[in-house]
Amino acid sequence: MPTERDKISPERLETALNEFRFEGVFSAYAPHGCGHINDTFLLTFNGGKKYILQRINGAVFKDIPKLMGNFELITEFLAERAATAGIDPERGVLRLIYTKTKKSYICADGEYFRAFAFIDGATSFQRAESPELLREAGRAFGGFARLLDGFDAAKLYESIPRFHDTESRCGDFLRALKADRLNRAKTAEREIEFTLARRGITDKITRPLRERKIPLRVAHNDTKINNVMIDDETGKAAAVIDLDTVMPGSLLYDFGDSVRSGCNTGGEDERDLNLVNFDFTLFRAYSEGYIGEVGRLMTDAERELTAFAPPLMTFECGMRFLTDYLDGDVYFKTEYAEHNLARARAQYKLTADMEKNGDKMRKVLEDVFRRLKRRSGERV
Ligand code: ADP
Ligand code: GN1
Ligand code: MG
Repeated sequence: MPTERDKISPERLETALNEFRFEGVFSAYAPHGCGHINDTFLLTFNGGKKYILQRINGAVFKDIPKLMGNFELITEFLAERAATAGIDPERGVLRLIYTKTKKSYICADGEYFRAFAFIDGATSFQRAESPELLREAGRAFGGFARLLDGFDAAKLYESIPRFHDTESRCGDFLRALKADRLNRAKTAEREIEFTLARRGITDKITRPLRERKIPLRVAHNDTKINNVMIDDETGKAAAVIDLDTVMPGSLLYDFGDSVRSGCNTGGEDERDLNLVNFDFTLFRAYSEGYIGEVGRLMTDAERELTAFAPPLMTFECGMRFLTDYLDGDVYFKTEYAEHNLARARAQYKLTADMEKNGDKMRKVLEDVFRRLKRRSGERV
């Protein structure tokens, strides 16, 4: 069902059309994609030109000018690197469309908009349809991390503080549970129990990061597989998108979150939990793609924690959905009242499945790292 967030007011649309450097005569706009955070629209122009116009979520991003400062730095850096890495600068990296006064966003009555070149002839998949697709997504996110290696993390504003700090996320959950604003806790008893039983694992990545046993790196931090565009003709990755959370983080977050979103045989919000299972063929394909690109950068301590990242990130995501359910659906876009609860249930089913298969996951990763070493001539 269309909501207010699927529309742009005529005045606001006119402002956007006047200010951004779009080419052609505007023809139509329509809601686009399945992101949970921003409101995304496809603009079409006579003559065939297309652009993305996005209303940035002001409840999630507290300082949008600073967020867009990050965006400018990152997209400029990526465009420069693309030129030397043989990547198509038009389509292989996300490209901002600036305004006529060279601003990367506009603000009208508290609503912020930005625009992107539309990556045409490519699809963002909500779930993995084949191992080849996942291998490509892995290559894309691994390649993205490699491109950004060397970017000075200190230049970046932390767009969402403690984004993947699972301990802090657990604190948010406990606060939401205590408040139980809408009296929903009684409908989520099993999920609450599941969360409380895992309080002991929440520092598994944050602690080594804090203790500098693993490096803090510039990470994407939102490596859901629908944040990579796959070329319709070649089946190869075209570009990584959704750069709102590019900030200091860990490669382990990125690896774990892609495995969470990509190696599930069901949807992220699947209500029939029998359909939600962890898929090893997809896992091997993603791991080969990602580690093939970025594995050489990883330290031994990072490699050792790699198998642990997927269940932790899946648990964290489930906990965030559950927290939002208890809070009254204030963060993620939802389509029905129990949507966040359904998402939490699916994520927890997947977490449990990964936990059961921990040894097998570790073996797959050992094998992938072993092959990588062999290829690069390191001692096995
Ligand atoms: P959110 O933060 O809400 O997830 P995204 O930036 O990921 O927003 O955009 C939502 C969706 O819009 C993406 O999943 C993708 O389908 C589509 N999209 C975003 N940017 C582009 C682009 N430059 N070209 C083509 N499609 C895009
Ligand atoms: C959000 O923006 P989108 O839809 O790509 C969220 C991710 C979650 C994901 C779960 C900024 O991603 O952290 O993992 O939903 N992004 C933000 O589907 O919170
Ligand atoms: Mg997105």
